[in-house]
Amino acid sequence: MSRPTILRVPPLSPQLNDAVGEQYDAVDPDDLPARADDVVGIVCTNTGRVGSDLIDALPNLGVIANHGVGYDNIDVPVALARGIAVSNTPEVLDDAVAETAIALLLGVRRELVAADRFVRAGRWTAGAYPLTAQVAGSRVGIIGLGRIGRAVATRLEALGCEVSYHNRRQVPDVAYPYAASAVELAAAVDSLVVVVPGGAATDGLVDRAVLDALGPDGVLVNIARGSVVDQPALVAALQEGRLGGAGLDVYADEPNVPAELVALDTVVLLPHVGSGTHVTRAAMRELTLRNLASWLADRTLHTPIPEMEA
Ligand code: 8YV
Repeated sequence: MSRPTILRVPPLSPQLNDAVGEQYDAVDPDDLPARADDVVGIVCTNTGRVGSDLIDALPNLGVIANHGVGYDNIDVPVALARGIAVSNTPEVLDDAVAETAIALLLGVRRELVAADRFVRAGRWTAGAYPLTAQVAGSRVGIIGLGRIGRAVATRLEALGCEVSYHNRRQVPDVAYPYAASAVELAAAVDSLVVVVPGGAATDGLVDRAVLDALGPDGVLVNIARGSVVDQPALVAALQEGRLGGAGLDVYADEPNVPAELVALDTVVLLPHVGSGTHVTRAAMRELTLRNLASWLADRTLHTPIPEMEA
């Protein structure tokens, strides 16, 4: 029997790219449109756009297996209207992403990267590094109390922080104080960690009003999507000292990071590595391939996106 044809939407990690190639009749965008009719499945990641143009060009597409928990790269309404199944990789990356959030918060508040630069520049011999802020005892707000948000919250508790949150809906089984809006939360905390999914519903949620509510001593940490934060407003707030600092893993136009951000000492900038550990990426890869195999075998998915179950 011939193997199912799967389109690999770049970029994929070499391991995932090779695994799809070993297990299936893999095709790449360059093979389209000649092979378009054969394609029954897509494997993609958050930076590989699967828009309506691509979906419409694949008449026999049945499944999209996304390597990542966020799937704002996919035109979900168009896929679901066609009856195409969509999966993502929740849970397996919670620990890694939560660690990244904590690392960024500590990195900014304790000025770890600036202090490292200070040592490397040989400046220690001329005097001690200035004192910094402290995370223990500070108030930290989380926007988005899903699985990753909760993993961030438990780590913050362990650090001795006071945790509160804002979420689309109040979460019934948690004791953390709830704020009805992002602005309300920002006004009540020292630092704000953004963990909500990207997409139209959260586009620009952290705007100038939220940043101003956080204030000149406030720190923003974003490990979600660049689209959730109004990036020009963030840059302006940092430049004008209306916001104290920021720890960012995600940006509006990755991999492009504005020169204005790079020029600031009050920020710690990571290249979207939230889930980027060996163990987590292996688990994400395995789950992506398991979803694909499962759909091909019996039209089921291990981790369908929530919209499929709605
Ligand atoms: C990426 C992420 O998927 O899971 C997400 O939503 O943003 C990341 O884990 C990762 O870069 C792998 O493609």
